[in-house]
Amino acid sequence: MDSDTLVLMYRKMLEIRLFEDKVFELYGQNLVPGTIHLYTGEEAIAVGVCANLRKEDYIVSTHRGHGHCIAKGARLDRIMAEILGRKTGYCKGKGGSMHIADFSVGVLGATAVVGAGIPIATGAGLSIKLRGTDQVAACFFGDGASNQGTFHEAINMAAIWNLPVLFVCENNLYAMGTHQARVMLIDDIAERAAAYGIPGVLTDGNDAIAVYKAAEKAVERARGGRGPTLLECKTYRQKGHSRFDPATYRPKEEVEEWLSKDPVRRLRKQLREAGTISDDKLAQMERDVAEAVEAAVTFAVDGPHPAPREALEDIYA
Ligand SMILES: Cc1ncc(C[n+]2csc(CCOP(=O)(O)OP(=O)(O)O)c2C)c(N)n1
Ligand SMILES: [Mg+2]
Repeated sequence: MDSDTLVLMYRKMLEIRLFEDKVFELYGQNLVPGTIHLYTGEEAIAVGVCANLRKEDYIVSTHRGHGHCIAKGARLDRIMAEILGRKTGYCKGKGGSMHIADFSVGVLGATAVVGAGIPIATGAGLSIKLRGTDQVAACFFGDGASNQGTFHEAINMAAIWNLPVLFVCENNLYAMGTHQARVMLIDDIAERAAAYGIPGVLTDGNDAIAVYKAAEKAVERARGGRGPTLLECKTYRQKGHSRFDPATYRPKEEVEEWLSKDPVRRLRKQLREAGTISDDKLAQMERDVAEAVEAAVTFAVDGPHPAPREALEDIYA
């Protein structure tokens, strides 16, 4: 992999990490309406996949979606403003944490309905095919979502129509408090690809380089008109399901083991060991990212709340 891509990937992962830490903090200050689901610990997946995508490619996101938007190139300040419910946010402050969309960089949106994004990605793939462009669509969803009917129907349709879609399962072992082993008898969700006659690829979701390489092949395949891939990335939520969840149902040893596989620290170490970036440049980048996150907070906090009468604008009736 070329150094520029690796360095950019580290920067994006760090942006997500510091952004999520900040959202956690702001929540405690009662600045965030609703709830939030943090992407902390899963950064390598969004970044490894999106580093293979072009601006005009599409992604479909989930309730745990801040990281997907950042990885695809959406602006930190407008995401933060949306999370804080401000008019300057991507959806005028009326969508919030779980409903961020930015068509200008191909973020088709997130949905809080588990599994509901999967058919939207199949639809995006069909649109690409009908328009005859060489775009691709990537869809992120969880292990829990892979038990929904939408997963099976939408992937089967994408397979038979040979659509340019990358189905990315972020298997963090839990759906809320429920461990994977309680709700499925297989270990690897990638195996399910066999049922639709498409490749199922398993990768270490905490290793940004491994995710990048796996996604690279799948994107090449999709762009080349050879159809969809199911990519399963094994990972772990470092925090609870949502801001309210202390996640006490997880064994301490399990949490510790996964914390030791932190994806951000891992890529940082790889870059230093390979001499891809000097320590000075790394330190500068880390300061820059921290400043960018602070600037996003200032932008968000300075933005007005939408007026009550605006609640009825921008809706279908
Ligand atoms: C259709 C539907 N059922 C239930 C819920 C409640 N719910 C929100 S997130 C979630 C768990 C999702 O787990 P997973 O797909 O593994 O994603 P993760 O949160 O682990 O990233 C559930 C059950 C929902 N939002 N939508
Ligand atoms: Mg999960």
